[in-house]
Amino acid sequence: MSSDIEIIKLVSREATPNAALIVGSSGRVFQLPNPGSPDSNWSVLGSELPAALVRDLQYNVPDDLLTAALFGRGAFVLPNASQENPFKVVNDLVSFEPIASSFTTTSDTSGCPSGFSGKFGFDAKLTNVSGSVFTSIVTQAGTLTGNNLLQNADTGAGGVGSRVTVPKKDGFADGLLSSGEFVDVPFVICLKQTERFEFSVNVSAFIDIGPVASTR
Ligand SMILES: [Ca+2]
Repeated sequence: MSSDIEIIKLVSREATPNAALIVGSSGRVFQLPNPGSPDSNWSVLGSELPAALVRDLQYNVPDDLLTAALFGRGAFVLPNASQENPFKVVNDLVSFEPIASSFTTTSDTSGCPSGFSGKFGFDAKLTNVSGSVFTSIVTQAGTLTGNNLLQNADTGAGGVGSRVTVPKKDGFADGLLSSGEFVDVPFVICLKQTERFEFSVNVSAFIDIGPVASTR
């Protein structure tokens, strides 16, 4: 595909909890949801766009509009572009339960910024309770109180919004979390004080919609 690539845009979708790499080529606009993930999949974005050489792409975040300038065909506007993204929040399609036997508290603050008093670690069991197949699963901290930080976030210790990419093990060892399969996800929290706090995550995943969506 490389010789066909006309334009590449990295689009940060601030309005939604994901980002996408969008590529215009000689005939299609493709998107790669969650480009930091090693196993994200390319899919066609805006299948209703005419097949023509894509000369330019502009994404308007507040209005969620993707404008594609097509060679010889003018400009086409794709409204609600992020809705086209198969990388979605799947909170309603999973169960996610902390495993009490995995709870550990330590005064070791390695990996935490200075000023922390310890760490709390645990695994949570993520089970696909839907009929769909998930790939590229990411958790994102939705609540984290007490000025605590998520130590094992993908980009280092961080607060609300920090992501942990779900590791490929258990039922996800094959990169596919099928209906009924589970994977244990580790979390480590840097603690300001050893006291009660609240932590919740949102789960996003690429919902595999079959070979039509993949260019590999
Ligand atoms: Ca599996």
